Amino acid sequence: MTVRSGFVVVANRLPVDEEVTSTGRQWRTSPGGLVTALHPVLAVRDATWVGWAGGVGGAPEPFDLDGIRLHPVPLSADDIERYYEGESNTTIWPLYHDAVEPPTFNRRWSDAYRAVNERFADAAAEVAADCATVWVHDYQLQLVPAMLRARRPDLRIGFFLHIPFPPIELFMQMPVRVEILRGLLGADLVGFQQKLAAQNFVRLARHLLGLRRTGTTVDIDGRTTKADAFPISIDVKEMEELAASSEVQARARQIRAELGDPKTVILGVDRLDYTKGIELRLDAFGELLEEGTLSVPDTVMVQVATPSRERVEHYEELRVRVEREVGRINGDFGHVGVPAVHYLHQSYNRSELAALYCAADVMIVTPLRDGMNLVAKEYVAARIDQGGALVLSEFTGAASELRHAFLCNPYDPDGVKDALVRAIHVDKAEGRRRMRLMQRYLRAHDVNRWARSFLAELGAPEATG
Ligand code: GDG
Repeated sequence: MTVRSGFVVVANRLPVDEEVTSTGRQWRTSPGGLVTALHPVLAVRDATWVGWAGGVGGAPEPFDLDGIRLHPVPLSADDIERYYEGESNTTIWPLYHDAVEPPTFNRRWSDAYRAVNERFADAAAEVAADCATVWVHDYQLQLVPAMLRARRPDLRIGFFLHIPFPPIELFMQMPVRVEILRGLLGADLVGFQQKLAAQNFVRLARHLLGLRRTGTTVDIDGRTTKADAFPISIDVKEMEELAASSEVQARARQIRAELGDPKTVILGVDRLDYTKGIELRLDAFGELLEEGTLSVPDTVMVQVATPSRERVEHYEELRVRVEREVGRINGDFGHVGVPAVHYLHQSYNRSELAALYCAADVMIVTPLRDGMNLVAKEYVAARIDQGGALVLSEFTGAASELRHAFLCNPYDPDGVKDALVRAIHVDKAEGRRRMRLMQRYLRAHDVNRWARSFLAELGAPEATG
């Protein structure tokens, strides 16, 4: 018999990975991401998480892990190709990120997207108790709110979009635009990373469907949908504690030694994604070496590019371009045993990431567009010594909050170079002042506050326990 919950999270992925050990297969909570963000609110509620467990074909039976009930939804190989790699990551992802790569529109992908969204809505309808609160996440599941409302009008439904929501002119390219907008309007509350995105959304509701709005609340079918900004954050305390641990501090010193104890270590950490502006930052670094403003071995760069969406064409092409540029810079400016760019196309554990943050004099975050960018926040939180400097693109959600970073326009190569040089040479006291102000802000705006404020606005009952 299905166990029903008063609080249900619906997201494309369940927060688990299947591990194959010598004794068989077992599930392990996957670190970071949404699960860290939601853990505090899930742990004190009787919660179920609905999502894909990661395999192909049949899904495992629902199971419990670390106090959360997990309800797997199956995806076939065709679903993965059309719903996930196709509609989600080749149509919606680029379109919502300013079309920095041209989106591809394909009717078969839209059909698969609809079918998979129905499946998620069915699963959520099955596990939600009477009048439960359901929180749906992200661009892969934009049709779920309306589908769920049609099945279960008793539910409180919230939706949070982790990526940007585009301006009307761009959204209008979407062939299934009415369906997506109606899908989102099925929620009682639609949350975005930034105010501008919430405004784009309510303007679109008026433009496309002629719906009346008051402020950022839209009237639809005799009820209302409210849109608002809820900038996501990180578990600041957890990152501070990790960074303060003697293992991480020792590893940070070791990393610097392994890099040849340079004067300046510049660090980038991103999923290998064309929205993250990895190429433009390599170009900026390359030009500064070319001009002689920076030189190896005094200054070296470390770029972690975590493998991502490797079967999607744009991503394969990006990898080739990035690796060619790294090779060119190293060929032109590296020395024997001292490359200019240490390029790591690998995934690391949280401690290693924290050690890299602590080891870096300058963190460079240059997306062409990014909903928030948690890496920037993690770097600031990790600098318990108040050292380091952050170069941050204006086109990230984080830039609206981390005002004391060295902000830059990623489309302006000279602006990026200038911000990087200013960050490298910042006076120690001024650097500490900036870091302190950003840390103060982050401590008051951590992920717990993000989740609680969304749920409070949605009118979810207070947690018990
Ligand atoms: C989307 C939106 C929004 C990275 N490499 C490794 C690793 N990471 C972790 C980072 C960070 C997370 O992944 C990446 O988060 P970002 O926010 O930087 O970027 P997206 O993946 O694009 O996330 C974004 C976010 O959703 C949340 O709403 O901020 O705008 O695009 O936590 O530390 N973690 C581990 N190993 C790695 O190698 N363990």
